[in-house]
Amino acid sequence: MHRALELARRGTGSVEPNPAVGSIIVDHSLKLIGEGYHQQCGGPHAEIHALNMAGEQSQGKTIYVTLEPCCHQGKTGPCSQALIRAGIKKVVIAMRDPAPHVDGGGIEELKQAGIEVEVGLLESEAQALVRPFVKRVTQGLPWIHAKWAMTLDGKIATRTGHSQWISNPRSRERVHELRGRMDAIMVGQRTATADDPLLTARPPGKRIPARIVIDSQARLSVQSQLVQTVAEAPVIVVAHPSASQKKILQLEQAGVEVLQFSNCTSENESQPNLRLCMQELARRDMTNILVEGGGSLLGSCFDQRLIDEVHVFIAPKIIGGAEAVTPIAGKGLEMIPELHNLQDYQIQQLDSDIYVNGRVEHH
Ligand code: AOF
Ligand code: ZN
Repeated sequence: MHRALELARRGTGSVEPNPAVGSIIVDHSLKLIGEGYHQQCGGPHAEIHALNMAGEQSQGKTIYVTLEPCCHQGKTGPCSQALIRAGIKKVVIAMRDPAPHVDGGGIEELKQAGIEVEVGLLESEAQALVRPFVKRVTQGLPWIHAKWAMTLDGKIATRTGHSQWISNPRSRERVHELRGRMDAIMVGQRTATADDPLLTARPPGKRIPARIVIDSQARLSVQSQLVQTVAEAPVIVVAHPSASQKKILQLEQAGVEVLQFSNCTSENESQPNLRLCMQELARRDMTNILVEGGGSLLGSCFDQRLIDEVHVFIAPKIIGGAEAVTPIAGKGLEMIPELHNLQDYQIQQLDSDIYVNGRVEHH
């Protein structure tokens, strides 16, 4: 199963909205006779690659697969039936597929066919690999990453708004790697205006993320780098219904897609509803979203418990100033017991910077 997980990992970044899955087939002496992984969405599933490699030899053998074999006709045929046809004797599965079109159905079909099935080997490792997929298919929301770069005193810009650069080149390289496996990069209108960013992955990664600006009044300039490069990667402006129709039309004519969401919560009345926006992105099969700031967008995201994972770059620098911008504004918490803890975190040194990555535990 370790080998199957290792294979699965190779698909991350190209398989989404599908899950990364790996599989191996062994004979009675545990000799490897077939292996494979899901390489891209629309392509053959992991089990099919492994079966193809093993050929006739798969008869009577054991297959290890990191996710429950599917039993539905999707872009490809059901793996459960392929395993039955190949005469596989035993299927060892790391985790059940919670997607409504599978959800135990694959395991059931295999058992019905008289195949021995075992579930749960290295399950937590398998779960860790497909958390964004599981969140999308079970909650209808993408996996939302937050990224910020700050000084030792917790500032993301000076009091005048100057922010380039806080993190070092190696940290910025890491951010571009991260962007290259996202479905979208999201920023707030103030960041889009102040930094005039491109929000592309350079060098390009496995996917071309869309660029999304949360911009209640549709203020994004048609002269901005984002709008000017709309042919390279889509730009989506998320506005409130109160935004000027004229502005919206100008953006649309320049090739930008404008989405509008109202909001019924009194605190964010004039802002588009972020949860509705995220649900719409998940409906479009977006699995990973990276929110790059600024402080007020990240604040709203944290206040609404929308962030699943953080990527924080800490530079050994000090800015100072009560007015200098903080990474997570919004309302924030009142009491320490409520705080957002990091789980499964890793801390790495990137030259002079410290990189902290972890999953956010919400209460
Ligand atoms: C497997 N093995 O390697 C993967 C599975 O549209 P399709 O045919 O690509 O099917 C996608 C669904 O199949 C996906 O939502 C998930 O439930 C399952 N993924 N299943 O047996 C694989 N990648
Ligand atoms: Zn399948």
